[in-house]
Amino acid sequence: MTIKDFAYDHPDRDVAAFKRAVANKLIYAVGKDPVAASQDDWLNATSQAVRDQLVERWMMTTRANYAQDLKRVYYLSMEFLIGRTFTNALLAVDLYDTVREALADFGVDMSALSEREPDAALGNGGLGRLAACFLDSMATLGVPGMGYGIRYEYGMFRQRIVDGQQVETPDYWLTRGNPWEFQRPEVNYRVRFGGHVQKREGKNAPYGAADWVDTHDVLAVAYDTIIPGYGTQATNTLRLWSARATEEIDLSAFNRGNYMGAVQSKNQSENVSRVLYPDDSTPSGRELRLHQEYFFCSASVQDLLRRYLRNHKTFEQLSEKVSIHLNDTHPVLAVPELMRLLLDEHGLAWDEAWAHTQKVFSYTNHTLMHEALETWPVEMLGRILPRHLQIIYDMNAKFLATVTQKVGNDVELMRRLSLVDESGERRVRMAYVAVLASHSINGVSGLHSELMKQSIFADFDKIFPERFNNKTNGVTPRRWLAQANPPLAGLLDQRIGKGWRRDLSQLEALRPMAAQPAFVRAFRHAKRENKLRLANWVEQHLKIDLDTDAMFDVQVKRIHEYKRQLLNVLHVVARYHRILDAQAAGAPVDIVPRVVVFAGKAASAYAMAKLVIRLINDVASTINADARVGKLLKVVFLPNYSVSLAEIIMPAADLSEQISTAGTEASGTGNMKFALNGALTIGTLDGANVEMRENVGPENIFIFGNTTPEVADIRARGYQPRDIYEENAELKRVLDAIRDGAFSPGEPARYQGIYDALVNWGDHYLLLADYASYVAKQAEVDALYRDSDAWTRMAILNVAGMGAFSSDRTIAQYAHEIWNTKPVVLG
Ligand code: 26V
Repeated sequence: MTIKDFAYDHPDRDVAAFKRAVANKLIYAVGKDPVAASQDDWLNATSQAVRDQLVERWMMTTRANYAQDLKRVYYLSMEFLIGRTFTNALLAVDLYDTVREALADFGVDMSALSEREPDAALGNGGLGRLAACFLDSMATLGVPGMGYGIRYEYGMFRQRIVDGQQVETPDYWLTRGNPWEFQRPEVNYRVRFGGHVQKREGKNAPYGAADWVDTHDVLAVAYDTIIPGYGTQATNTLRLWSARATEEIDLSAFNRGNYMGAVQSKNQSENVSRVLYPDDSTPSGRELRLHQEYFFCSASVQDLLRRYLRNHKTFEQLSEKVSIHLNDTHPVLAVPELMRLLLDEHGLAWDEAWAHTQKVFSYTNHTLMHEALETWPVEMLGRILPRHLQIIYDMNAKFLATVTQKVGNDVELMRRLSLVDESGERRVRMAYVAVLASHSINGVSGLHSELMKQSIFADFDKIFPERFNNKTNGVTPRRWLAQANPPLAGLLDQRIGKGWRRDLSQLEALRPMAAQPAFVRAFRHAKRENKLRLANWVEQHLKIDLDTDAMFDVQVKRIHEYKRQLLNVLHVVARYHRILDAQAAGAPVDIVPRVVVFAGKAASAYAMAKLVIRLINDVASTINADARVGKLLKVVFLPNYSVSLAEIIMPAADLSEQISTAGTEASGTGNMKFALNGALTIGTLDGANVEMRENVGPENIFIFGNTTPEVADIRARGYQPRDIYEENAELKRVLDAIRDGAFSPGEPARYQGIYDALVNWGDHYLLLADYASYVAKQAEVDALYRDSDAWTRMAILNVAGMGAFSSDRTIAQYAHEIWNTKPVVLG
């Protein structure tokens, strides 16, 4: 039978057909009488009807990929921070207006429905959101690819602010089911843990095959989500693994009457995919994290090998047909897993297996922060994955032997290059395993890629210089402009056409329009609508009234010392003091009104980050309640920052704060989203800010602070923050106020620790060293904001310069320069 002989109800695209489709889903799939259906039932039924529109293209793309025997990219990531899918899917199939009309005929408001969809928050921050933007771009460019990850039952924790403090609650996002996924119970793999290894005798010893026995096993079950491309029939798949026990219950325990014990081991097995790790470096639960990493790597590698072997009898062509990309080191266990399968299951010799492995893998590094660089204790690896530890040892021995052959026996160099850190408790350096096994290693901005070669991988860069390269991050214009910002998207469509969605470089055409008063007015009008939308959100959720004429000055991202939310707070308090001083002197207050917006989550074990959240909230309540301040300054902390909240915040910002210490932020992607939505950036020469300056022109961005070499120099010379504190009267007053309880009168010593960190304990991230420069730059920002036309012209030039920061550009570079993949051709 061919597909043509197969009769089914092809889903039509007109309003009447869609109404029928939704009605059918509501009645037959959701099982609800329309007169009793809730909003959630309507959302569920509509989502299923929209999903139907994706299925044909999905099957067509899959068939074409097989028929053309194309090379596939497998993007392995512990995190995919997708957010909502409903509106995204509607825009992808170009049915937004049709579906809105269809629902309106039922008396259902589509925008109210879409806001009921829970975010798929299967990620922490930048790394996970980048993976989601990449899936969108791979599908849009027709790159045959597949994302592999974990189907966490609990995503990123929900943040509530109670008495100014962060309180975490679990994010059970599957309560009402997930209409976007297809469960594939028949696609399942056994993943083994523990046990021990018996070497097989043979001609390849000591690098030969082995048997791994007496393991305890968990099943990985596949769940597939369709990833639609935009403006193309091409789609891809995100395959997430869920853990199932190999046996439902322990019958012997059950028969002994031990009912609890009988289900205990089932629960333990299924815990593997229960919860996303919130980026913190606490040792508790580290073993579970190792289980998670191996669990999804093993299932993914087994799955992709099975797919390859459907069309191929030998492994000869593996690297021509398969590319495995490691999103940071979290999936590095895929390396020894592929080696294990080739050696132990398929009988390849070490050298052949290793040659394939090195050609297949590539790796992206996303951070230079020491505490985020993964290492696993040898003891733990040996206990949970004994065969993999052996393989890593063998890789290490072979590698160090070849280095010795080349450069002689340099013990110090060997110690530094070894995959095993022998100082203190022996630990495996996962980033080194990734570098050794990959033909390409990239950083995520020009600056970061250079620093990566100079710092953590300096020795490897000397040995394998050809492996290191840069791929500057990007963001998908579909979600971050078309979907998030209808007013601006509509204006662009009118003036430069709709092509920017698939070719963001077309934004260049805006450049001359910055000089057209009518366009400037229209652009400002769009910004105003977006500010109103955010102000409504704040009014509804926080009961704070915002003045949309005030500058919306926004910093949203994970709360971390290196990102320096605290530097922003110091400036806020300084402005507060200036307002109070002028009032006290009876002088008119000559200051640009600002609404300073913060949002972001702190890792649950990160005490200093939580204290910063509390300080922001205390400063906000003090200032917002001070009648002397009025409309001149408002501070708001928006709880539970998420992808869907970011879609409201980014378009509403006038000023984007990207103020990390130079040399610490690998790239940043929020910086790009803000500028794309017409915010001006105040920032350091860090991460991708450097390239944003090149693209928008140095006259259109507010750059301040010490550069990366200057930061190194200050530290080398013996940084003395106390001297700066003593010499800068405004800064001293700010810090003293925080220390003395001006914002925590009920507990005056609450922020002593923050003061000490900056003044007495070395100010590791150089806030005080950058303070004067930051405040001076903020004065320039104020001056420009007073000239509303000049401000808007600059904002337009920022949008015009953002073409390079589409994730389509990034993915095209990965495809050409790393993966060597060709797009699928659809008939
Ligand atoms: C580390 C850990 C440690 C164990 C628990 C879970 C966990 C999760 C994440 C991480 C590392 C996060 C690294 C990261 O998110 N880097 C960010 O990557 C963005 C995309 O490349 C980039 O724009 C940001 O600058 C960079 O901080």
